[in-house]
Amino acid sequence: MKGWNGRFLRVDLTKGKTAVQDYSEDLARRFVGGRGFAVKLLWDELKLGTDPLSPDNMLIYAVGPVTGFVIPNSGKIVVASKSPLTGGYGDGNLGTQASPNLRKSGLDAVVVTGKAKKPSYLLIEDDKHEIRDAGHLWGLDSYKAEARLKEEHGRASGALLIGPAGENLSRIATVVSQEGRAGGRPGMGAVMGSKNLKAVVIHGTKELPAHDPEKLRRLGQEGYQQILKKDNYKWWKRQGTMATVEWCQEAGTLPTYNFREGVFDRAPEIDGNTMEKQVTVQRGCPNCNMTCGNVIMDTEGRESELDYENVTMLGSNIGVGDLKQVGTLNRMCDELGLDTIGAGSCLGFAMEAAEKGLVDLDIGWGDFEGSQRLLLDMAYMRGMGATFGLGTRKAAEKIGRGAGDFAIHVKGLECSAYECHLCPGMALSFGTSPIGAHHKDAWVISWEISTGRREFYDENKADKVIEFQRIRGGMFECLVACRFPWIELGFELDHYPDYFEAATGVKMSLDDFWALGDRVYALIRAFWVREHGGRWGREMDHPPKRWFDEPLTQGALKGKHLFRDKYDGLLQAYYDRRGWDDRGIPTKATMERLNLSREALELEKFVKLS
Ligand code: PTT
Ligand code: SF4
Repeated sequence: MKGWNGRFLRVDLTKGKTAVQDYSEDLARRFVGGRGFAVKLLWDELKLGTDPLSPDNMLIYAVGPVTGFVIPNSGKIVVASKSPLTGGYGDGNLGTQASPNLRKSGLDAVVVTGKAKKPSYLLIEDDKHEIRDAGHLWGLDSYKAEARLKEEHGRASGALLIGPAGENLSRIATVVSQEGRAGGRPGMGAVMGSKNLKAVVIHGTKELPAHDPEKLRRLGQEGYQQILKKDNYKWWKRQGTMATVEWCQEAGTLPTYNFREGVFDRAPEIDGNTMEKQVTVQRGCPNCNMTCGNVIMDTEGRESELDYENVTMLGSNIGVGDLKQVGTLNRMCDELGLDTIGAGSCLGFAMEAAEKGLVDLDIGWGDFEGSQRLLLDMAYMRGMGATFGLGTRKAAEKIGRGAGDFAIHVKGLECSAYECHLCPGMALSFGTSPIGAHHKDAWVISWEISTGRREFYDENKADKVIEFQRIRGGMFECLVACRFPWIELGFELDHYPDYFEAATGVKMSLDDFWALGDRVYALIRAFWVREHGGRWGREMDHPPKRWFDEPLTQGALKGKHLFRDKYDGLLQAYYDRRGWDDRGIPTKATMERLNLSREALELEKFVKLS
């Protein structure tokens, strides 16, 4: 097999053992890489009902067959596990030097099980695989720990780490790298912490095996050139994802005061234009010429790398309207290893709970100092932070007295930063995302607002959600490359089957990639259903209650809200198109069509398939 290395590293932290495993060509062809490998491994090997924070849980770092080659934006990695935040399938995707290094060490994935007796880190240097003592790193924030590891193992190495949040099992802990890259929103950092695994450090020097290296090199160079010539390139380099603040404010979809409103009166103070005046440097992922990490100095004079999600969830969503203050909260999240989206949502939820007198907590809207205190407490799981650090769903269950009505999540994962009182298509995207409410699989909101907002519940929105899920959640997450060249600059999708073929020698059309996406989606859904013992219903795919029951009170969209019955109709259209039944479970015929017959037999042990 060219393109793929064909090898996984298995790490059993309980036994202190590592082993290299060849994987089958069938796995490579049916699941390609990244998320595809992750869900198949979890489906095949994870014991049913495993506690996500127990040694039995599997933690998977997986790249894909185009990752690491010098082609556009190929420096990403998928981190996946059974999620301690949602109880279902969880993953995230981050850009990091660890990603090309993993490929160059001759591996396509690392699968970690067990729990180390003491704080440890995993060192991969080509064929050397060691579990090492991390006593000197435990307790350090992610910046300090990474700096120590780079001193010890060289600047060319890449590191995936956790901060104190992961160590203390905060359910909103993420995996971080390179002082400002983060991935694994559904608590992947807590899974690392539960295994006493502080970091994975990787340095690979091998040649990556390509089917046609010369062609791949040429295609890569042409791709970089084409990206530079795209109309939007200069604008993108100026603001990156931060331009979305201006756009969302204008469209009335900027999460504000815990998603109660869609406009924020201080939005201009935290938007991309303000950021442009403060930016000091831009950073990015490996193999990328679109570097979108805009760095500003925070209130303490420290660097903070901003993105749209970070700024709105730690800004408008909690009423903070000062970019430097937002920068400080963002920097704290990166150091502590807290997901900014989860953290911003939990802060907003806490502020509202305090306002309603449901908790005895000294925090109010826009409270910068109070937010800093609560971030620390959520990371260290102490005081009230021990409740909010469980995520909004579990925190609401603990608080009771109707707190669930304003917990903004789907399946336990906090919504990313798109206010959907008048965006049923985007609400459907959150509702059906395979990991809970994340925009990454189907960011249809821009299309929805520009084309169809007036035809609120048109079924073409279900088509669009599926189209995006196939491209983003299927192709990009399995090839493991950044989707921004395509979605932000219009870099054509046809490039990717070409890269894939030059890397592997295997021809796959775009339609084949869409079938791959459908297969991965069906298996992820099967995983959720199996973990729920077959007790599954369509209400699992509903967006937060607030969007139905509490109309907006401000801005041009005042009075607007989603309609439950119409949303449900859209959801049904989605199920019909996917070949899933009324409960949202893939039918037997669908599983068979997607080359998942064996998996269907397993699923039938838990639920009768239609
Ligand atoms: C992603 C989620 C996002 S999505 C953002 S900003 W975004 C937040 N970033 C965080 C952060 O920073 N620090 C932190 N402590 N927590 C954070 N949580 C939030 O996590 C990211 C870019 C972005 S910026 C996006 S959309 C794209 N995401 C991609 C994806 O998912 N797949 C893919 N193939 N390509 C993508 N390209 C873009 O990458 P999660 P990164 Mg992130 C600091 O992982 O769990 O999916 O959550 O990876 O390297 O930081 O790049 O407006
Ligand atoms: Fe990373 Fe941004 Fe480049 Fe994507 S566009 S690879 S997120 S720097």
